[in-house]
Amino acid sequence: MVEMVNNPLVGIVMGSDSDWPVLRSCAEMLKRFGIAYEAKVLSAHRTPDAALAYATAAQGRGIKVLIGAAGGAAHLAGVLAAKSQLPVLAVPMPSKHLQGLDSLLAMVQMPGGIPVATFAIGEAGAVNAALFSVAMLALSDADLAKNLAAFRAEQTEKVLAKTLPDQP
Ligand code: RP5
Repeated sequence: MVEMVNNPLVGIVMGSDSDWPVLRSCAEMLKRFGIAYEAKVLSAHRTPDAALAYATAAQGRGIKVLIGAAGGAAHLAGVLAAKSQLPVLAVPMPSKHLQGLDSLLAMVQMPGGIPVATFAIGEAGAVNAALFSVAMLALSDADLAKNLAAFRAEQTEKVLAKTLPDQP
């Protein structure tokens, strides 16, 4: 277990503490928007009963979105989705031998009927899973919607302000 708060809206679940350096950017983005989250280590292989119990209880605890991150034979997000009707966002972790392509394919190829929304491999996926959670929560939170619009406007301004040095 990495972090616990009261009444989390987002549950970040990762297969190993070795995933945390990547998932930290997800947690940071949620924190930036003031979203209460909890981050936990639970494995589909190593702690299957605890992973299933967590997913089963999540909605009743007030959690609105589950983020499942794992590497390799990465079926953690699918396991969470099997036991919860909450939206499950899957973040493929970079893996040692296949650089996360194995994780991506394991997550994105869920059979029809039990969806998980799969994001990019690694940090981009971790950040975007947080932003996607914010977008979903913003549907019923006008202040959060305003903050998301401001974040995106700031991003746009940054890109438009960029200049390229040493142009021939
Ligand atoms: C997966 O195996 C984890 O999500 C992690 O990405 C990968 C390696 O885990 P460790 O061997 O580092 O614990 O289940």
